Amino acid sequence: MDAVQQANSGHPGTPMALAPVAYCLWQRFLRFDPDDPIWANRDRFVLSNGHASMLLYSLLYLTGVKAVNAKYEQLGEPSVTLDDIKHFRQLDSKCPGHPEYRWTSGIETTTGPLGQGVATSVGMAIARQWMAQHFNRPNFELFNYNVYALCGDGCMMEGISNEAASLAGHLKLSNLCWIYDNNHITIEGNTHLTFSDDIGTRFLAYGWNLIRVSDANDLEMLERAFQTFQETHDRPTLIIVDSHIGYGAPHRHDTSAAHGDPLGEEEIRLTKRNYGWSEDAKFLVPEGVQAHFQKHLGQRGHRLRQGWMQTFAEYSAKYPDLADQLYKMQHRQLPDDWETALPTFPADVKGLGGRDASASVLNAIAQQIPWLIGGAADLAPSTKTRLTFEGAGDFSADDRSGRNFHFGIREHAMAAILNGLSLSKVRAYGSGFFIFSDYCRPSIRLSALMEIPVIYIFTHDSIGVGEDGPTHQPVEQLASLRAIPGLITLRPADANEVVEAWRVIMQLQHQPVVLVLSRQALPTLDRTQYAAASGLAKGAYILADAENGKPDVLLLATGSEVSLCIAAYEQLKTEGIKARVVSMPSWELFEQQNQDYRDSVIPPSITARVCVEQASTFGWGEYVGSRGARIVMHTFGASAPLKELQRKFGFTPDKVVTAAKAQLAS
Ligand SMILES: Cc1ncc(C[n+]2csc(CCOP(=O)(O)OP(=O)(O)O)c2C)c(N)n1
Repeated sequence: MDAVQQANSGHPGTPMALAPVAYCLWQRFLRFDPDDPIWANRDRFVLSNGHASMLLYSLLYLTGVKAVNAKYEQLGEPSVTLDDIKHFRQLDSKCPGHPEYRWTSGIETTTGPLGQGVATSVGMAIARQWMAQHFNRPNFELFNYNVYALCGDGCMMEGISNEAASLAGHLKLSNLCWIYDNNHITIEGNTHLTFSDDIGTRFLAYGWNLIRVSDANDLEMLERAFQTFQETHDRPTLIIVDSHIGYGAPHRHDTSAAHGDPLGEEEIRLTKRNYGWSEDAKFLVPEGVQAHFQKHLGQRGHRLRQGWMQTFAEYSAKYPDLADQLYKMQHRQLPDDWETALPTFPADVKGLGGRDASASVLNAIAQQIPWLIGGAADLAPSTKTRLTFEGAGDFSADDRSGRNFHFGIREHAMAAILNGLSLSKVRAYGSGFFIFSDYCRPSIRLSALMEIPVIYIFTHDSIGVGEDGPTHQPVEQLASLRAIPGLITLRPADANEVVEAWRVIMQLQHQPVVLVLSRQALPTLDRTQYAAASGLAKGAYILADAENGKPDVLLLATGSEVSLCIAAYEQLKTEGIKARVVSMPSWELFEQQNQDYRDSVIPPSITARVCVEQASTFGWGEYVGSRGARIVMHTFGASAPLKELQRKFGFTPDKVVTAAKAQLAS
């Protein structure tokens, strides 16, 4: 109450209403050691209704959770101080408006957009099932944690929670427990306005176990509910808790304003009086409260983690290879010689599709990196992301060892689940058609915000899709993803750039990546004639140049349009025109290079420039300038064979040659 009042913004009501639920779970059940909030086998607690962040900050403060830095080092200091709470929602406080992973230790995932947290929790639960199968050995149960997610009506209304709950039920994730705060209130008022689902029936239909607690203040009923969850071994559990949101006097008769407002000084005094609390005291934490949390959550967590450490020491002696894998996975490192698996592709005019090259590379490196796992949203035969080697297997309710995941036609949940997997430290990828990246975008954004190395593989990257037509031809998706801070996009030009893309991707520790691949075959460039594909690591590089290294015109392209520019370059060469082809697979990696390198690739003095990309023009101004030529997409494409589309939209060597000459003439 005091923090929200002081900030004069935030949501006090839900944290107050759910305090008993959190108290019961954390004090009596959660296997979590405040001294080590990144212990690999801790139970996860996800606050999916992230606007109730003050509940989580209070827990972190009262239970004395310690801070950890980005290098996984324990700092010894508290994650959240009372001062942070006093500065709720203020600059640099560890208590921002919504919980932020990476910023505040003890926060398992960034929530905020409602529905993301619960969907991410499914990824965490899957990760534990897979890791248990992979790492556990008889008498060495390294992974048996549970995942708890607290959510409200908002999460339940969002589509993503439906997708995620459906998959969780199908996969029988019995280590997953969602707690639904059934308070009938959202921002615009009573849920009578908008929501009449029978949630219980819905979840029964998903194959979940259903428990009801009719009073959020009844600790004994809550305890029984959590016990029942723990005793349920064949499906996930939903606990529906009836509660009353807290709201202040001005809104007594208008619950529609129960959100986003402090209670008001007078109401806070009345509430404190009702609790038998000093009415004048602010931010008061009575003696003994932290000790009380230490005595239960703290001591239990400490004992369990110590036991686990002991077990892990014995495990390391008995299974050194597995222990080494686990260490590397936990620290986002790679096996020593993983790169030896990377293939090279011989020059080939006919070439192969980006997706086909990627399939070979992925299958090669996945054999070196056992914790590289993933799948598709029902498109693996098209995205070619299936691991086909012996023993790769399929992850299912009956087989937790499989490395091929089937997310079903649930792109949004897939992306959030990938976040959950990545937060659990396995290396996860997911795939689909590039056009459907729109369905993943909110979760991709969170991967970037959380700085976690999720791998998104999107194929069918342009009008190259051909006959499927405008609904399936991505146009603005590249620009839109390039706009996300911290996200790396990669659109390789040929099979060897695909190899180099994977070399870069696997070494990323804190950045998610979107790998954009063609469906259609792309010529494999002759790298004895043109520059090595390793230039990809710098984001953009000179692929073909004027003989004296002093070109008059620049041809800039990504992906499938690079070989087009090469054809144009060769034609210009025969006419004595000095051109340079720059392959630009990753704008973000290029922007990370120093000015000298960037100027050496795209010299400011050369203003005759042509860019070629089967995507929207947005963003290209940065590289071609206001006077450069742009051969790009201005519409949503059309349904026709690829060759006809290329002609219609001007993606031919002739058009590039003409544009280059026009640039030189002007
Ligand atoms: C995707 C998304 N849409 C809208 C919001 C804005 N918002 C924050 S809280 C809230 C109401 C949530 O209602 P409920 O989940 O029932 O939470 P409670 O009222 O119990 O606190 C809304 C719409 C949001 N955070 N995320």
